[in-house]
Amino acid sequence: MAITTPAGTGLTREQLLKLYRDMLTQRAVDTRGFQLNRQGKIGIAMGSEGHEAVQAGTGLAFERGKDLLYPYYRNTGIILACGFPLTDLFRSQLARAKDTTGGRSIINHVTAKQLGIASISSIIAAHCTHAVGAAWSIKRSGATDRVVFCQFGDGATSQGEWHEAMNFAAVHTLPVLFLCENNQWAISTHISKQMRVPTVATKAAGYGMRGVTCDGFDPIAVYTTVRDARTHAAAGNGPVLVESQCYRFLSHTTDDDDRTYRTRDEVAKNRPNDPVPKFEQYLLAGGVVTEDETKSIKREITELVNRTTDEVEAEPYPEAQTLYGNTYAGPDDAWV
Ligand SMILES: Cc1ncc(C[n+]2csc(CCOP(=O)(O)OP(=O)(O)O)c2C)c(N)n1
Ligand SMILES: [Mg+2]
Repeated sequence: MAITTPAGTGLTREQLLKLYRDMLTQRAVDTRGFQLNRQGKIGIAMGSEGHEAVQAGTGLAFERGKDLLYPYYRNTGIILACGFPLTDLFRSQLARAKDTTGGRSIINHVTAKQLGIASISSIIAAHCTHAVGAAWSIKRSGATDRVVFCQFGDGATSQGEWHEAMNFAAVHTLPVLFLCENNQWAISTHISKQMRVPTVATKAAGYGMRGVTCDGFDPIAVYTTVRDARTHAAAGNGPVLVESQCYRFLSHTTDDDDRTYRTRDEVAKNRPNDPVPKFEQYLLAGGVVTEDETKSIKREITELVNRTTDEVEAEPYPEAQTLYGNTYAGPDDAWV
């Protein structure tokens, strides 16, 4: 079944339900992270409430087996949408030994080479040059229809490395998408203190690159925009900067108190744009799902998240003697 979307594009029911499930899963996982933090079980959690449409829409445009993803720390939704196992995500959150980094990285800093998902760096914008390097390698290999997805926030666009990555990618016509999740804040720094141009996408012109803005609260708008950008880049026309305008409803992390730098009024004003209930309403109004179906999908996701949390909590932490593993050449213990 295909329904007519606001962008005039037909998506199958299966695709619409994937968007819906991915958004619900992202929210459930991040909510669980906050709960585990408050229970004293994990040191820090990073919410992505408000980013669900951006990440589900981008995940749907990502072509598994061909494309590469360079995510950042707020990307629980997109990595799951691209096939990263939920169990491994909880192993990262709970720092268990079987985590993809051995339980030794900050949460959500996972890696999955087999899925084309690169390791996450905490250094803002550092991965943008890595993504461009990967795109350069794809171009040099002569491969076609392969694109690198590089995710980052609005704050990252003030970093020198971001500008170098943009410029190099444009000069060399590389198959890379610069995908900005503009949530208006970089911890306590508002976007008005980051830039004088009206949108992040405007910056693309300075590099001779295509730049587009889309409604980051609408997963279909994000999907069609990223899909079209992908087609452009995959056809050898060079990189595209896509800005998805969204909002960060929660504090930056559980270590941050957003009441110190923004009003409750501001947050409340953005709440009606919450992409999760909005998309659910859209699907109900279009007859894509019934009330009963939404209830059973939510129950299923809650049960999955509960079960996975319990299973991973029962797993062991890494052994103490592995502390220096992958840090120094030679023996794992630097003091030996
Ligand atoms: C090079 C560097 N400078 C500063 C920091 C500290 N820091 C961590 S997250 C962050 C804000 C980034 O904001 P943005 O790029 O908008 O992403 P968001 O968290 O809003 O999704 C900062 C400044 C860092 N990790 N790396
Ligand atoms: Mg931001």
